[in-house]
Amino acid sequence: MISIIIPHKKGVPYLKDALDSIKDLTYKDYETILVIDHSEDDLEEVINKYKDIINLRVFYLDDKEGCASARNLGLDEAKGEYVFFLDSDDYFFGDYLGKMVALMDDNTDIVYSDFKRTWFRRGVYKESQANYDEKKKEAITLRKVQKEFEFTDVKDFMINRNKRMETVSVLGCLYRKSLFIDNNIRFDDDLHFFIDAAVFMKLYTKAKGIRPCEGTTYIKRYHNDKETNMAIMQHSKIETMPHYFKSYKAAVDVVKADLEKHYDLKLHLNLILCIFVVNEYIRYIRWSPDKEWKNEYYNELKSLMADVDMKVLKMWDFTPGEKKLLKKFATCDFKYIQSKSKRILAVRKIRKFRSNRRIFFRTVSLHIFSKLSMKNDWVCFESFLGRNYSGQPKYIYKYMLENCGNKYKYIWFVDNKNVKVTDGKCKVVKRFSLKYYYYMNRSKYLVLNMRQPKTVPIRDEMIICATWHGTPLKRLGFDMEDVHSATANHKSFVKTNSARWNYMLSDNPFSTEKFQSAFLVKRSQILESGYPANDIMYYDNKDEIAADLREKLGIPKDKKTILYAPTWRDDDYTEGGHYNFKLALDLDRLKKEFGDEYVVLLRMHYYIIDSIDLSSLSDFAIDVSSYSDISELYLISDMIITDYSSVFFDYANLRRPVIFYTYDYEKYKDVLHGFYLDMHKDLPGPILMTEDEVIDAIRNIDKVNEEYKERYDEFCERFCCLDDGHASQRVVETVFKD
Ligand code: C2G
Repeated sequence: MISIIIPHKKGVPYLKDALDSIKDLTYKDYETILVIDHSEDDLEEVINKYKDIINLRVFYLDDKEGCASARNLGLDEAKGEYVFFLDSDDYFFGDYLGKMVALMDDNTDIVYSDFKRTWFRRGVYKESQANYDEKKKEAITLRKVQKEFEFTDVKDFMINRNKRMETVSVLGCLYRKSLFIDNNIRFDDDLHFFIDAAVFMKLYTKAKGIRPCEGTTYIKRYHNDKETNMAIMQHSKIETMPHYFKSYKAAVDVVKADLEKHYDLKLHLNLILCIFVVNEYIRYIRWSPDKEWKNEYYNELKSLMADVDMKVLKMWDFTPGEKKLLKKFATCDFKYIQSKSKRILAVRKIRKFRSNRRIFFRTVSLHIFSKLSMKNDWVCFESFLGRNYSGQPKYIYKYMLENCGNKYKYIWFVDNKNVKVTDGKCKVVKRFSLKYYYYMNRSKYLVLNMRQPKTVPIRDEMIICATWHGTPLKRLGFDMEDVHSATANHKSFVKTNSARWNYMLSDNPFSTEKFQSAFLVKRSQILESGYPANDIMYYDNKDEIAADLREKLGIPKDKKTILYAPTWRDDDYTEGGHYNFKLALDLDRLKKEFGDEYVVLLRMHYYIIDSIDLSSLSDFAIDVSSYSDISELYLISDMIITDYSSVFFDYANLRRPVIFYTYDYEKYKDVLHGFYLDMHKDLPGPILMTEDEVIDAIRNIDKVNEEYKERYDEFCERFCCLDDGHASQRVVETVFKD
């Protein structure tokens, strides 16, 4: 039998993924030991749900705390011949443990699986994404290539999995329990971080045999909610430093017990320490030495470095400066090491200047541009990260052109030269160019509809009007359990980013409420103005604008139009903040059904990079994804089909039919995002799961209108109540009141 030991501190949704992994095992000869480490989670429901299905026993830590104590208690209680440690935020797939246990024999004490990292939930995880995460992480932390690393037996295992102290881990391995009992191996209760290193070295050095298990992967999950559920590795280095040293020392002591046999392991640990020193420690040492902890840690580190075999310098691509520092560490005084560290960091910065212009611009910005006087009449605009000339910024700008005359100088930030600012006279500046930093520093106002970038310094005096880009149906920011598609510090970023907004626009009281919980903005930051981009739907000349656009797009006069505007999927991620989208509508079929009456306008979300080949359907379907302003597209659309995008909140101002094609509703609702509203009760149109239903609804659109009339009225009263064609005016009069 396998005893699966799970320590749990925080995060019910994570735990559910872990328990689901066990539930899905075909191999059933196991027990699950859940050790609760002073958790504040309400776990009753989860425990009741899984109790009988996964042979679960629950234990609580009393006096002690921490993952080490929890695992020790689990070991004490384990009845199985084998033990497996599963962290409550990790998971695996398929018959993972069944495959591993099948490889255990008289000569094997440890079977290990592949090991991957991701910040995706189990339902969203895809191999390609994990590889992407992995690659990205490697690029950041292990940019160098390990050279001439001669390990005798399980070289790949050691190198691939144990690159840093936090990855010298007991996870992803099935152990014969007698290894622990016979050798009296336990986790050190005093350690709260890096608890695995010494235990792993003991297990590894005592094991009779160790074998890989092909086709199995342990999935270690990152947290990206540092604010409310901090992962162990997200704690500050200052907090974890003493644990690092103690853990490292204990691990080295294990291998030193039989140094002749395990010299390669000692070298490996030495190398890990040296990499830590040049990657992390010099950042702390660079500051003044007067704080007690620095001297204390410095002396500790000095003694650890005295034991390092300098052969390791050849095993890694250290720079000459780093090599010199590592060689001198054990013998030189603090002052020398500090000045050397400063020099190394300065050289790195200069190198970064060369390879990354943005870092150079940022430095110029901090040291030069930020000292220049601020221009009270300069206003910067940016829409959808500079990818469009559209949204609330466009309509605020247009209003200012007409009503503020030459009082202001206007600057538009664009992502590429295809983005054309077609109105008025303004300066067009490429995002992240040197000029961009210049204008960001000198302009008093910034009007944008997404977040301001975290790497661009923003002066305290700047007034930021964050217009945002839609009433939320799907959950946002802090209202999401986890943001799958974002980096580890995403929620912290959201918090500091939105705290900086002087004004955040809201289109209705519903958004006002949700934005406060999603972005942690205060009520006083929110301007319930309605959306400037919706003003166009109340323009007197809106029919003329529509007629011009129809002609420009080549839509025949006798045809009606359907705008298909779906949103993006968190789990269809490619690189660089872009997503893919697979069209779930058969356009040939739609053409056969409606080709005589309608033209379909396909509008992909601005995150989507896939372009859809419509060449064979040119007289029926038009790709309008690159058309900047979706508000103008609303004007020419006789109905809209969407899924979970917020487009319908805006479109509803026109009171034209809305159809929801939600073929992946369950996944989107439960796994990917979750919703603020009950789609089946609150929305102004039918929720359809199949193409047949969509076709049927289009065919009977008058009937659909009739059926949803009452609900449409209620919807508009709730969500379009502030839009009246004057939102831009309200915003300008408030934000630019001085
Ligand atoms: N959009 C677009 N084309 C699409 C989808 C969206 O031009 N096919 C634009 C619309 O202006 C829409 C905005 O992007 O209002 C936001 O799109 P969403 O699909 O709602 O997605 P997201 O960018 O994640 O915004 O609170 C706002 C949203 O809920 C979050």
